[in-house]
This record gives sequence, C-alpha cells and structure tokens, in this order.
Amino acid sequence: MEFDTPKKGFFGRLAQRIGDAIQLRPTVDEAFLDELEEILITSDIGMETSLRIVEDLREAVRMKRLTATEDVETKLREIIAGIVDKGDHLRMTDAYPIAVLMIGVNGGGKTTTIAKLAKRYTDEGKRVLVAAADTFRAAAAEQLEVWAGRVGVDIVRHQEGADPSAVIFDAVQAAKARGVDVLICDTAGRLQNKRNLMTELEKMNKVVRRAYGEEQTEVLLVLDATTGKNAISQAKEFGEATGVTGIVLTKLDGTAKGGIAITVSDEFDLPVKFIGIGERPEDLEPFDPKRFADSIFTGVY
Ligand SMILES: Nc1nc2c(ncn2[C@@H]2O[C@H](COP(=O)(O)OP(=O)(O)O)[C@@H](O)[C@H]2O)c(=O)[nH]1
Ligand SMILES: [Mg+2]
Repeated sequence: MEFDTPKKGFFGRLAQRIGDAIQLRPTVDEAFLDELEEILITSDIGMETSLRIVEDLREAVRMKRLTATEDVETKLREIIAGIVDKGDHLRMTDAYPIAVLMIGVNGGGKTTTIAKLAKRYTDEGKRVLVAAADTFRAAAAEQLEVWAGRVGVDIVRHQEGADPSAVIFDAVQAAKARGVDVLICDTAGRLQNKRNLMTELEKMNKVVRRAYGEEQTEVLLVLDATTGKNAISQAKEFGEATGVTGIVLTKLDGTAKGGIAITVSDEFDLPVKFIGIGERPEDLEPFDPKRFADSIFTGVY
C-alpha cells in the first residue's frame, strides 16, 4: 500500500516529519531529541508513550555513543517494534471452529471490518457465518446483510429491537448445524445508555464463550484511529465488559494519528491484530509489529 501526496496517511506523514528532522540535524543532541518528542506526541502517540520512546532512545544513544542521527533511526525502529509486539498478533485461533465478537462504538468500522474478515476467511476456504446482533437500529442489520451478500456469506438476523444475545444464540446453533468454521458477530455500539450496552455485551460474550470456549473465542475491539486519544478510554470501558483479546485499528488510510496503535499497545496488554486501510472488503491487513515500525520510517505499510 502506498500513500501519495496530497492524501498521506499516518505512515507517510510521520515518515516525512522524522525524515526531515533527521536531515536537518546531523548530530544527536537534545534539540534533536526534543524535536522528535514533539513529532511523536503530535502524531497521537500519547505523552507518556512518547516520553518513554525518547527516554529509551536517549539511553541507547548514551550507551552506544551514537552521534549520527541516521543511526538513531535503526534504534528507534527497534524501540517502537518492541512496544507494539505483543507476541500473538495473528493468533486468530487456528483450531476451528471459532467465534469472533466484534465490539466498539458506533461508526468505528465494526460492520465493515466484519465484511473484510468474512472475505479473508472465505478466500482461505473457510465457511463463514455472520450474526446481526446489532439490533438497536434496523439499518445495522440491513448494512450487514448487504455486505454478507457482496462477500457471499450467510447471515442470521432477527427483527429490530430483538434481544442481541438471542441472535447470537441462534447463530451459534446455525453455525453448528451447518459446519461453519468462523462465526462473526456484529454488535451495537450504542444503546439507550452505556450501562445497558455493557450489560448486553457481557451477556453476548458469555453466550459465545460458553459455546466456543476461551481458546476458540476472539473478542475484537474496533478502534477508529482518527479518534486519537478517545480510543484509549474506549479500550478501557469495553475491555472491562468483555475481556477483549485483540484490537482492530481502522481508518489508518485517512489519518496522521495512527500512533494510537503504539499507545494502545503500550497502555494495555493487547495486541493489534488487523489494521483497516480503506472501505473495501480487501482493505484489511494483518498487523505485523516489525513492518509497522518500519513503515513509520519508509511511509509505506
Ligand atoms: N477510510 C476508511 N473508512 C473506513 C474503514 N473502516 C470503516 N470505514 C468507514 O467508516 C464508516 C463506519 O463504518 P461501520 O462499519 O458502519 O462502523 P460501525 O458503526 O462500527 O459498524 C463507514 O463509512 C465505513 O466505510 C477504513 O479502514 N478506512
Ligand atoms: Mg455497524
């Protein structure tokens, strides 16, 4: 994936800013480190995480007596890769059947990501079923139905206002009966109130985990990279209700704020599993920590 000017995504912009700073300052000094810190913070990497990155770098510079700014780049890549590497990024459990519960606030990209995942698994020859457990708005199930049709997978849906856990219960039965490998469940991002939403999510989570077991359940929190720091508080709330197993970071194609991937990884012990880089079903990439860290400098993921 490449970003052209003028619409540069996170990687392109950050790469350019860091590249400029490196070119402008031939030696590593406090002024360079200060500038780097500012670049990181304004890319939404978050104050604490940015300070930590620069502090680790300062330490490495001291230990290894690095003086040229180019040498710093390699070290910086290592530091960032170390933060975002949580070990099991692509463990979308490989013992089938599995269930994936997709959660997150409205507009984050849950339904679109379901279509993307459904396509991905279908392309791998897996049998996929999607469950329209966002019953809060009629339009939600319709949208999922359109996507399901486009990527060619079956859907289980109820009437608007139905109990979302009942939809999931039915979908689990259907998945068993039809020999489905991957059941992907859409959920609401908003209900009458937040307490209600969290209670419903807890129930759905229980239904899924009871049927599939811990090992074969993924709960993916979908975070919109453009919301920056808001994503952090969302991760906290949703994580408490459901025991999130991983993160999907969407809309990295349209933002300079992808640093949130680093912050979320640093503040929570959660792997980013996929990134969304557009609105089409093929616009989903597995998250690779090293590739991510490299992209920050090359501008291309
Ligand atoms: N540019 C871009 N847009 C996205 C991405 N993922 C989702 N969207 C768009 O974000 C909007 C909300 O997505 P939707 O899946 O309906 O969010 P939901 O409310 O969480 O289900 C839609 O217009 C999507 O096309 C992405 O990775 N990149
Ligand atoms: Mg939706």
